[in-house]
Amino acid sequence: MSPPEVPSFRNHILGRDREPRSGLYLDVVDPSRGTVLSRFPRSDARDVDEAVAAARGAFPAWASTPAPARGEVLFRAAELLKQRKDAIARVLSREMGKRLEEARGDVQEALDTAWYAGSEGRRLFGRTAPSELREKVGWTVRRPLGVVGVLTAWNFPVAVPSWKILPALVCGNTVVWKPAEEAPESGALFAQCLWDAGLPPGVLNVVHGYGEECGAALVAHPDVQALTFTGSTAVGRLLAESAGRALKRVSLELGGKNPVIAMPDADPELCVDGVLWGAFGTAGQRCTATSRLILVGDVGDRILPALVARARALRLGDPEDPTVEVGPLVSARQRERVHGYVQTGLREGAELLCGGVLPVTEPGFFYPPTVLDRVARGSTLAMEEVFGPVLAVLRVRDLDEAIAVANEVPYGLSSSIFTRDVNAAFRAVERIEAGITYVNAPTIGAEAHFPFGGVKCTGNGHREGGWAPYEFFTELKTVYVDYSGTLQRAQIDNRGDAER
Ligand code: UN1
Repeated sequence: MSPPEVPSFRNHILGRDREPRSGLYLDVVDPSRGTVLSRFPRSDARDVDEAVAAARGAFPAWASTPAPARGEVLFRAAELLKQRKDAIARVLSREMGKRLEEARGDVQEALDTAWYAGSEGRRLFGRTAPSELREKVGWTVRRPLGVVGVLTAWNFPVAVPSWKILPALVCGNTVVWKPAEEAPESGALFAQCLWDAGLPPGVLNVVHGYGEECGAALVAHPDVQALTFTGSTAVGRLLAESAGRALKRVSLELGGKNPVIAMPDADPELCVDGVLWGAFGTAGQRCTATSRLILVGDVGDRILPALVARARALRLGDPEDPTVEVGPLVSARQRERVHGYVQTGLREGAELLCGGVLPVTEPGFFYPPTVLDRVARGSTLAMEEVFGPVLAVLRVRDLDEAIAVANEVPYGLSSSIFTRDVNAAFRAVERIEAGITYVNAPTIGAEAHFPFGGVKCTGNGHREGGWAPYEFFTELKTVYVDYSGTLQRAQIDNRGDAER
């Protein structure tokens, strides 16, 4: 049982806080200390039913609210997010363990998304084209889908939900959101900004719980028209299967195994800075984290010694301490998984350059930045997503081989090349199979107003961020108006005099 002083939270359905029907709650654990921080509802299909009914009921009025007015709610929410940025970041940092500075970035990304999505209320462009008939016009309008189910991961508990929820809302959809159970409080604070900004009851409902009960009920619900999910490829596949049978639209943002290619002419200092930040920022718990360093030719001699020395010196500790450089992993289970991968790597012949040892003194779920050299092509560590501070180093002869290695994983989210050779850079941009390629920058750090997503098993072709999600969250209606006063038949009456 949790100590009584631990704050307890509720679901939020139709503008009101609700107890879960089960009466059960789950504990949220502080990953730096291993202590219970808060309790959140363990919701099941009954709570999801109520939330979906609320969203369905709220849909007609929200869908017919002018899009610019919907956007204004987002602008007001952005103001509140700005005022509350630090407070939300503190909760976020505490509950999932990322450094405070990075937690502020997480909230900032939602703020950037809110400004963009709010302004989209004054665009949501349709198109027009000349009709093939006289005195007739055609154009398209964008219409909302209905109720959107949102399922998100713990690693960006505010930014990633904002990529989904804000575009869905400005398009006129209503939403049921199941935040990740590891980091629900920062998500609830984000949602509160929208409610306080005047979002009508039922337009955004939040149900907390486990993926297998609460999430699965949301995915299967017949009144949910579209689903958007960030998480593992395994869960994404299940979701796509279920959504496919029901002909629901589904957007998936899944795993990555993101490579940095270091060319022999790379600026060694810049490359070391980039790889350190890409691999060990957020303790490697990003979909976009650098998890493979592909060294071309002899560049390793100029990069590895400094990289390993600096990785070893990174300070682990409480994410609120500004001198700390790497926070804990999110959970004991996640740390076990990460450590398991390192051990598998060693068994498969990799050479440990630093890290790889479980710290024994701290109560939290810390794991040291770990670099493994001479990871064999095709081995587990070369192919599978780790989601922790573990960098696999592979060595190749030339750019062609580097690109072949970069592309031989099932994923394709982010990628990067460090080089001063413009030809090599453009070849990599052209040939790397990934949704994002950086030149002379780490694999992390995508900006909110550019499309984000990946190829192969990283997703199913959709993109979040920037202008892309408005396509996903709307359907096109084509409108024709014939003002000729006569019956005009397309493909028949439009054959010109030349054909007669
Ligand atoms: C993620 O890891 O799921 O590009 C999102 C980045 C961040 C977002 C990462 N802006 O690293």
